[in-house]
Amino acid sequence: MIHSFVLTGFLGVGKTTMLTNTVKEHFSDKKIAIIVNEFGDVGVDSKILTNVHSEVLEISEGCICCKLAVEFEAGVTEIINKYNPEIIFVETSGASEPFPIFLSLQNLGISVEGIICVTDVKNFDSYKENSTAKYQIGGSNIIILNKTDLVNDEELEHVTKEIKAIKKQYNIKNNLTGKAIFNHYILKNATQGIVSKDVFDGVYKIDEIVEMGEDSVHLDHTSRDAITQKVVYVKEGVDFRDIDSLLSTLPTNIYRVKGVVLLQDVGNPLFVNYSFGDATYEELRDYNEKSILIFIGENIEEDVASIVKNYPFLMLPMFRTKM
Ligand SMILES: Nc1nc2c(ncn2[C@@H]2O[C@H](COP(=O)(O)OP(=O)(O)O)[C@@H](O)[C@H]2O)c(=O)[nH]1
Ligand SMILES: [Mg+2]
Repeated sequence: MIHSFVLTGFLGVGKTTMLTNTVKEHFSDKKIAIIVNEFGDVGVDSKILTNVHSEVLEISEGCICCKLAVEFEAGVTEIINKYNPEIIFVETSGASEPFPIFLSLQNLGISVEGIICVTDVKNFDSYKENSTAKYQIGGSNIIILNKTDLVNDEELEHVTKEIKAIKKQYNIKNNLTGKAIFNHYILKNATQGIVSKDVFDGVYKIDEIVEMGEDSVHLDHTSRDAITQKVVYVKEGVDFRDIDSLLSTLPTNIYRVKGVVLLQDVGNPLFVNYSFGDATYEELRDYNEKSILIFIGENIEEDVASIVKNYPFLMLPMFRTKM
């Protein structure tokens, strides 16, 4: 039996960080496959994740929970045939709901040990009204309160209360019986997504899902929440300072920026990871593509257009990028 975990959680909360840190830490003796579905045309996350000694399949166009069930299931089957993993981790897009993916995995006869929702306790206020974010909490049975290093005890307690309330209100139920699907859930604090191994021990077995599949209502959240991405190219001759100052002036509706840039004053291509006002950078060794930044947020078209105008080293692609 192949085991699996689904990682859900809003944009930039720390899902990839958790995978990199905990998978390396706790599953070094297991054959792991990681499946990533994220906004972004380049496989920047998979470049990071391959360092974890695992096979990574990336599904990058669109949202697996909305329309890609067939592609997702085919991809999982392919990775099983090729790699024969013992455990599969699926990192879902920050804009998707976990439950359809759970059903797909079950369809394939894979045991789902947990749906882990990573939350960002520092930036929770900025995204808590987003309905997808609420369904992500409601649809999980393991909730990780991440980025605890960025808040004090009082703030942490306050956010924890809010998350518990959302969990209660949005807790996913069987449409037929009206009963909660998860009889219990656990909450764990984390920094850099690091949690103890017992979180993954599979003791939190999800209770039987009774003929849920066809009945589960899938809301059209992506159009409702209007989360979109815009790809922007970065010209040559740019310094680290240029990128850093660009990222320090973004409007708050741009939640996330990811990309890889080649800079004049940095030896290797630099992986850029911005979420809710904070940016981190990491040098990459094996990137041979264009310098690219992907802006992700709500109703960002006009903002990105004016950013490109203000920063002459940015350039819009000549074609429309797919969602
Ligand atoms: N300070 C702090 N930053 C974090 C923590 N976890 C993740 N980050 C940063 O948050 C950003 C988004 O993380 P990422 O794992 O890419 O988020 P994802 O979109 O959910 O996969 C990155 O810049 C991370 O370095 C944490 O616990 N504390
Ligand atoms: Mg990620």
